[in-house]
Amino acid sequence: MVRNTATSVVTIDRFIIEQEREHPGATGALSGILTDLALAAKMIANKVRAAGLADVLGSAGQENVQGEVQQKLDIIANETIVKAMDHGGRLCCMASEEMEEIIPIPDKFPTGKYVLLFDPLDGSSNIDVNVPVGTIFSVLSQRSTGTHGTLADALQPGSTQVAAGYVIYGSSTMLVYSTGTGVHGFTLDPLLGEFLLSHPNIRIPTTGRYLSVNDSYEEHWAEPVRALMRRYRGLDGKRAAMNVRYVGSMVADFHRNLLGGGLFAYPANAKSPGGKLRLLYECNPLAFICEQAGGAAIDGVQRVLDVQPTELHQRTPIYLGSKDDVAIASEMLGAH
Ligand code: AHM
Ligand code: MG
Repeated sequence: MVRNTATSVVTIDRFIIEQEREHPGATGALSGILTDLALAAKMIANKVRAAGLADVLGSAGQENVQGEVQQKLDIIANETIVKAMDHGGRLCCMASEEMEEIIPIPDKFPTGKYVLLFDPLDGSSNIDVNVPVGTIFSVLSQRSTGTHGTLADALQPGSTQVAAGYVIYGSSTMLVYSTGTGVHGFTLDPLLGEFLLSHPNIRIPTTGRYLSVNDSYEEHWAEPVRALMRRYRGLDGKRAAMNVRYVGSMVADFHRNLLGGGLFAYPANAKSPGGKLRLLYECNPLAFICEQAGGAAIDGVQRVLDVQPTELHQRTPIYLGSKDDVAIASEMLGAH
């Protein structure tokens, strides 16, 4: 008797199609966006993997052996996503952390009813020292009625996101996303060149082991923030001490805490009173993923996903992670 020893391999394409089948009214446009993003992620992963070779292959401003002009990786990542996404007929506009204004869909291409917001290479200042970096994305439905989207289409609260996700270029490349029905993670098989389902239905532990915060800003924090951090470190005797882990790459810090439990914080400080991280490209998508996994996210005053954005590049403080740990922040900071 021949025994079937093959395991069931679920590629990201298959998973996306199977999820689409659960929504009989779906047009396939959202699935197409996710598939195109997965391709862009693979292209960026290739570039990130070779980052250390940049000097070997040609210095900035010169052509490398492939005849390409060397560019900063975050610019390359930005262009890769724009070019992968602008022609599919599914988007009415895009916006990127790397670009000042809304990115229109060129007139030669059809448009669609979705908006894509993204941070092409978050944590890119870490590239030179081989620390994980990431891509973060958020998908919204168009609100305006014209063929091309407007600024108002991008300025929607995070609670209206129809999909969000991130890619982490770490010891392996992973894509993690949610369309509002749980959070699912895929690991890039470098030999197959395919993202394979490796982490179905991710749930963040309700209380966490890790605290991720840059405490070199401590002297610039308000006293309630300092007291909160003392609580997390177990210094006021009211909570077991958390372990401090800070990569300085939000995707990497968030990803570790999502799987292991914990809290990522980037509080407002006297030097950056509005916080540092971007609401639309970083905080909303990761807050959406976190809530979908059973966690929470606040800005110190309210739920991140309830904030009505007023500017494309708006910044916000954030406390993001395990539900019980975010609840402590809500209580000690007086958030509602
Ligand atoms: P970037 O978008 O310019 O890369 O900045 C965002 C990054 C996050 O990945 C990270 O959490 C944060 O900046 C680190 O900032 P700091 O060095 O102030 O702790
Ligand atoms: Mg960023």
